[in-house]
Amino acid sequence: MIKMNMKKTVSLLLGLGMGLSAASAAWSAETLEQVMKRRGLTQKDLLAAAKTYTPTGGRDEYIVISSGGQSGQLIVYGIPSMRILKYIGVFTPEPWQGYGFDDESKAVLAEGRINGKDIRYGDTHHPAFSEENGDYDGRYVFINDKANPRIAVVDLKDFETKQIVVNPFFKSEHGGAFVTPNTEYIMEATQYAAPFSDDFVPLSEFNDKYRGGLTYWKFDKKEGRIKKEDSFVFELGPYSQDLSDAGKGPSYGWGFTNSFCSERYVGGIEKGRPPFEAGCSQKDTDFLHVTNWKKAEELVKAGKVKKAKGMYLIPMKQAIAEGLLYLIPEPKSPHGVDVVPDGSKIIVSGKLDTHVSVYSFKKIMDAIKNKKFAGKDPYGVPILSMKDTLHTQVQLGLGPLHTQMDAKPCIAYTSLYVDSQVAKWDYCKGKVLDKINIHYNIGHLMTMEGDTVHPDGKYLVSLNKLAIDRFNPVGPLHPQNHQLIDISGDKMQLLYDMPIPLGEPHYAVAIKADKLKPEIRYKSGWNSRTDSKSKWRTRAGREKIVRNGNHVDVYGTLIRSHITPEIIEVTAGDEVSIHLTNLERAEDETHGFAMYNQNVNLSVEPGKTVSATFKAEKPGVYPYYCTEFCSALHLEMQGYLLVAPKGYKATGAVAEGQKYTKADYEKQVKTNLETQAVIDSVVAFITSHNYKDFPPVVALVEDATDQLGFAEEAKKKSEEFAAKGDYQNATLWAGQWWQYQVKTADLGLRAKTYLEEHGAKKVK
Ligand code: CUK
Ligand code: CUA
Repeated sequence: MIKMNMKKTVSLLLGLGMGLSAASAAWSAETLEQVMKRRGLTQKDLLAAAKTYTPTGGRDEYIVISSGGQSGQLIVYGIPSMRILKYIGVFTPEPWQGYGFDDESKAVLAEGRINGKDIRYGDTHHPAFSEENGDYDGRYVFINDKANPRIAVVDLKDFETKQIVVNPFFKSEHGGAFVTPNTEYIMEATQYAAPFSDDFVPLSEFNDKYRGGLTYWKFDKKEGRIKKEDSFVFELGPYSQDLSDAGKGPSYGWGFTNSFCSERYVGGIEKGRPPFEAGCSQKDTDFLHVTNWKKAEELVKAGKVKKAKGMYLIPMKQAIAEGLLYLIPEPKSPHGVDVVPDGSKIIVSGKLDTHVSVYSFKKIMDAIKNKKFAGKDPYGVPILSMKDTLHTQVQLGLGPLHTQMDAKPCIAYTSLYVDSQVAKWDYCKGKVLDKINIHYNIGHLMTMEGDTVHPDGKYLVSLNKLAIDRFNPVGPLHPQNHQLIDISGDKMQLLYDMPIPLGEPHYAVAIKADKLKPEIRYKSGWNSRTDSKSKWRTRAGREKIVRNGNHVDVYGTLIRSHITPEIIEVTAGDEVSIHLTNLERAEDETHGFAMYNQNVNLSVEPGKTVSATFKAEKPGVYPYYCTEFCSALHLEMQGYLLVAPKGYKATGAVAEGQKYTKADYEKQVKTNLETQAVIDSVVAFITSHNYKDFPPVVALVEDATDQLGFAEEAKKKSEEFAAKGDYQNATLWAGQWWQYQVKTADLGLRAKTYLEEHGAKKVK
């Protein structure tokens, strides 16, 4: 058996010789103290650094899904390291993931069309994890689009967007996405009132024809999709409904939705009318909407609710008659509504009130039971009194917005937008415990699993609206600033500033990382958007080009380092569908596919099948290539689409380049035999260890076995040509044989390294 170190092996495989230079600069001898002095760091900074720094290969304890604001995307990052891991394309195309470029994801984006129009952005605000018994189950995340009322479903198996639903009644929304404790429903409330119809309605009819609403989207957890046909919508008064939250524990079955501008004021500054902001903040209180979704569901199931626009619509009259809807005054220009973990209380913050108001669910129920109403709104909705339903009010500071919960009972954190602070307080006793300054103008805040019935506490992230002077300047448009705060002790401690350079994230949610079990590859030939086998999947050796009238289907494959087919010939005017399957099984072996001038740009992860359909209009030469640096011969992963003019007769002839002789052939064969010796040594190492106990290694070995099989085929071809004295083709095929060997060895070495790093044991 040949013994070789890794560097030598790689050099041989890449044909590099042993010229790799020895590690040059020695580590500088600076001490910790010297570094602190040079960088102006304090002991406190060091402590903060030690709490967040994650050495190479280290993992985070929590995974955050943050809204991506106007980018229409989601942002994934880790806590405590605050390292960004991924952007997920949701409402907008995302080229890296091929999202909005392959036919499969285009179909998802097409679900989000409104009135036949492609919507090319989204304003994402509130991500929500799916829940089981009020705890995150790590399966799905939902996100709303405030501007174009839509909800999207992202599957955490692969962090891909699977579905977009459009709210057919709303023209704007904000109170979503919030889930009920078993993800029975996803809440989505309107923001700006508008007619439920799609026609023109003058503002003079605002009170009668403009409406707010609250949708409970039915979610099928098994299928992982929203069921529009089983979802229902509450018609609400034309107030500006705001955030929502679902009840839990004793308040399970109920939902809570804020509103502002219950004045129903319509501005018109250009006509001399006082502006919206004046008319919408006159009253001292607005309305907390209390809805009974459980009872609404029963009515729906009993066939007592009429359908409209493909879902159930509960008119206000019916909601009032059935006891599904109540209002409670809340001060003043409210924003966040948050149900505490045990479900007994509901915390409301008013932007223009220095207090947070804590409502008691029991008191709300008592008032409803005793029909103790303080009056009705103009639409006849019963109003409970604030006095009857309040548990307590606590003065926190200026501009309270949102509240999150601690692991410790009764402890909550509320963001103070105007004061630029986070307040830590006790909602049972009504006492302020601590405050910390943030930079600057905090919107939402988030604690670890802070929305669940079992919050983890530990860390808090302050999602700040302004960054101003926190980072190196990058022009007038600044990033946002997510500040990580340690909340494990009595005093809050600021740990880290992270710029978020992708829209204005409003809210974020954090889940324990070990609850997520994402897949490392798809089942072979998989349509990831429909979660089923793709009808276009293609196996190795079965690649083909099929013409059907003016439509050409290309059944292709990708594997290091070639695209099959390498030449595609069509005629101008043809519609071309290129279907590509990535044959790799190894982790992280994604291939891309980009083509000149056709807007074809695909990301094909291991196992995935994607398609790109386009019209080949103009005759010409269109090179294509792999966009992921997948292997040493990645740049050679290329091909041509030839669009011939109509009537052109293809001969299939190709110009010859370099000529090869018998000596060339023999030289290549010699290299190949040496390489085979290296492969044998790696194989010996792997098979002499318990590699079958390591699934990633098993996948690598499977891929390596495939490559070795291809090598064998190429070897045979080269020998056949050599036997005929055709050293041109014999040399080229011998080169291809070597290519497959290199890939085999690359996979083998990755497997070997993995085994060494993961303490594999010798078995024989
Ligand atoms: S909102 Cu932006 S800070 Cu959309 Cu929840 Cu409060
Ligand atoms: Cu595949 Cu580069």
